[in-house]
Amino acid sequence: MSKTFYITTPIYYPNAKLHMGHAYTTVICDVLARAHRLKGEEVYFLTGADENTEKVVRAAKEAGQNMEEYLNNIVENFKSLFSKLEISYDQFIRTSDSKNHWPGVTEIWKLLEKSGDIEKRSYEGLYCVGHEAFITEKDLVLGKCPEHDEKPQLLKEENYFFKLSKYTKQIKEKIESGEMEIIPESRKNEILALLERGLENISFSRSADKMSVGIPVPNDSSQKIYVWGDALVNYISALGFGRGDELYKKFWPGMHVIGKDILRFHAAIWPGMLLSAGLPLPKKLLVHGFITSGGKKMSKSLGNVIDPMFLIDTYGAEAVRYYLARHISPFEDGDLTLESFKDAYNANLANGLGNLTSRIMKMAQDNIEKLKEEKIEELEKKEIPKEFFDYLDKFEINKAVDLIWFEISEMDKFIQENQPFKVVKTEKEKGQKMISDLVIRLFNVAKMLEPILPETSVKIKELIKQNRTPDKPLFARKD
Ligand code: ME8
Repeated sequence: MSKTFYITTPIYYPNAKLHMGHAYTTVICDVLARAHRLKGEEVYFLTGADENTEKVVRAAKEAGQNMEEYLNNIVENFKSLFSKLEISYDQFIRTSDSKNHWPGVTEIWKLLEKSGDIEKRSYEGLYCVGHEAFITEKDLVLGKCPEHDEKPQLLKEENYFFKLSKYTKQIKEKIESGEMEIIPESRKNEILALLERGLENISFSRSADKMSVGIPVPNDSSQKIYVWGDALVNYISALGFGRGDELYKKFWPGMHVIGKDILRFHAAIWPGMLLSAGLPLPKKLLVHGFITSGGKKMSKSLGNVIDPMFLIDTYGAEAVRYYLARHISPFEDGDLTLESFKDAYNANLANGLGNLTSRIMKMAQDNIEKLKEEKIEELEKKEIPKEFFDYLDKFEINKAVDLIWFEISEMDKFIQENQPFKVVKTEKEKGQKMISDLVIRLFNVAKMLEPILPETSVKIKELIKQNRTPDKPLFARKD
């Protein structure tokens, strides 16, 4: 039986268009999913939408649409962006899906209840709809939530609480022992410090008359399951947990890729729920930083939000994948501006990879026979350098991509220093050997590109198989 690999993105809120941050998480998940497929593993890649929230109810109202129509439209937009970005997901889970998602959530709730970890108690607090959470008096500026610029509501109600505090020690142990690995180390330390201070029990339901959407609490229809008790379960409900599906047995536990904003939910609440339910914890959490633009958080008011669709339309999806995989660190905040994107595109795709492909294939077309089929098969089978996968296994995606571009610059250097196009005119065999060696190296580059730039990888291999230069540059220069 082949090894399995399960990877998930967060489920995104469908209250607005996806931006570069969402594209980033999804692209790096895709790179990892493709790399594991390349290693011959059986991969399951999940993404989706977090729909049962008041944010979405408000956004639908603002758009003048009913919920279903609104959600369907926005989910279509998500999927169309993912399809352009060549995201090879296996499933798109929607939490409004009562057939596929709800049984898992209900099942988890019952398991938590059985462990004696659900209790009903009265709660009063300031509730911010933007945060979808209670906030405290000291968070307010002039009586308003500064982040969402709105007055919180004073809510008093009976809620069900999850006794998360009970699991503080166990969660800490699982993280310290590496049973649930948190990458990078700095995020692991951040969560360990939080656990050191202790976790509080958390509100896990809302009164049904205040929450127009959501999953009813089992045996108490006056309450609905609150955001995290619902959303986090997507990672296993999608695999058929609570519906008796085999996928769960096959793929759980897996790894989650998230942004630093939702670390606490994934590294404290989610493992607490799983421990209470007696289920295995995720193997790994990869926690990446935020994408900023010009050093600032992307925000509508600053006018620095970059729409991934705009970049795709201008430069192509592969350019976007390239930038995200190479020029953003998976562990820290990274910056993206229209200028930095254009510079990287021209230097490394138009001049770098694109130009090199044209030069090598022109020399090959003019001077050598096309590679024999057996040779191509042999090259396909040849192992990709271990170093490449080593970086990917450590999630140093940018360094894995650097390795490809290092080889590209080495090949450029070789051509410049040895001028095989001249040698072939005077010493035919020697020149031909140089050129066919370059073609073989280019084939290996195409293989390593597969998880990063899947379309370009196929294009380059095709050119090599047909022994011809591209009709037009792979990446046209942009002014
Ligand atoms: O939090 N840079 O959904 P969400 C990098 N529904 N990544 C970013 C980013 C940025 N500037 N902005 C967003 C939610 N992200 C919940 C998740 S999971 C059970 C529920 C990415 O639509 C990053 O992955 O607000 C972040 O964690 C996620 O989008 C938040 O997406």
